[in-house]
Amino acid sequence: MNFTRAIVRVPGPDATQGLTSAGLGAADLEKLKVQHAAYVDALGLEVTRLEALPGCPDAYFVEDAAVLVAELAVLTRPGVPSRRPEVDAIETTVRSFFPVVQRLTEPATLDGGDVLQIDRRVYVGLSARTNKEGAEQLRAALAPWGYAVVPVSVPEGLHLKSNVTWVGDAVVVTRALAAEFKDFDQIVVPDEESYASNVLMVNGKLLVPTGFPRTLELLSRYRVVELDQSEVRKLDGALTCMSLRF
Ligand code: CIR
Repeated sequence: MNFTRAIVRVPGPDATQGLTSAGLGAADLEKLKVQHAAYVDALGLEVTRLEALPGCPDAYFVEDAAVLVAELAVLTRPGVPSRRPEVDAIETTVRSFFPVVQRLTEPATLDGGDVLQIDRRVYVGLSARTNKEGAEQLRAALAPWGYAVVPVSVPEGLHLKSNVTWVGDAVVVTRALAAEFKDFDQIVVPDEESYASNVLMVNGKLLVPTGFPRTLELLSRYRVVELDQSEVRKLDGALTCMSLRF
């Protein structure tokens, strides 16, 4: 998919206090900021950089607050109530780029990390964050534009995209979800490298987290840029989470 722009949000002073179940220890704020800045540079897009959002330590994971497709934007209703103010905080920016904006409403919950678009198919992970109503409301929003929503149970990890991402001609997928995506060419990451299933293809450049040598080998046919995600990972974040691309 070709992108020209991205929306990102700078990690705030409380960014290391975000939600996490990673069990990898406390994140270092300075390193986190450096990793975030390197990521934004690596996108190589025209970036709208939002200020940190006080009281919302996870707000730099902007992907969770909106789902963007070519024709419209859908503002989400994140699964964790403490993250819901992030949606209002990004709305004006999203509206400035998208003439058509829809919004999910209660009882729907949906995090953008559970949404994987592959052409006109939009896979929605049913997870601890995203419920069936969230998938259904997203389906209703996207159907008039010719998108089909396909719900998928998330077997492990936080989100669907903690298990599978799309690199333009194949999915990079954990073993746990490989069968669900059998219609596509697959790069199946080794179990001990499941974190590396979250990669980000941007205009022919594939952003990959550092430290996953077997996955790196499997991705050798792509133009890979490795990025250190050590601190982001401690907060259950990954490459796709930190930007909205369009
Ligand atoms: C959270 O638990 O909500 C954040 N600490 C991590 C969100 C990561 N977002 C994403 O993968 N899309």
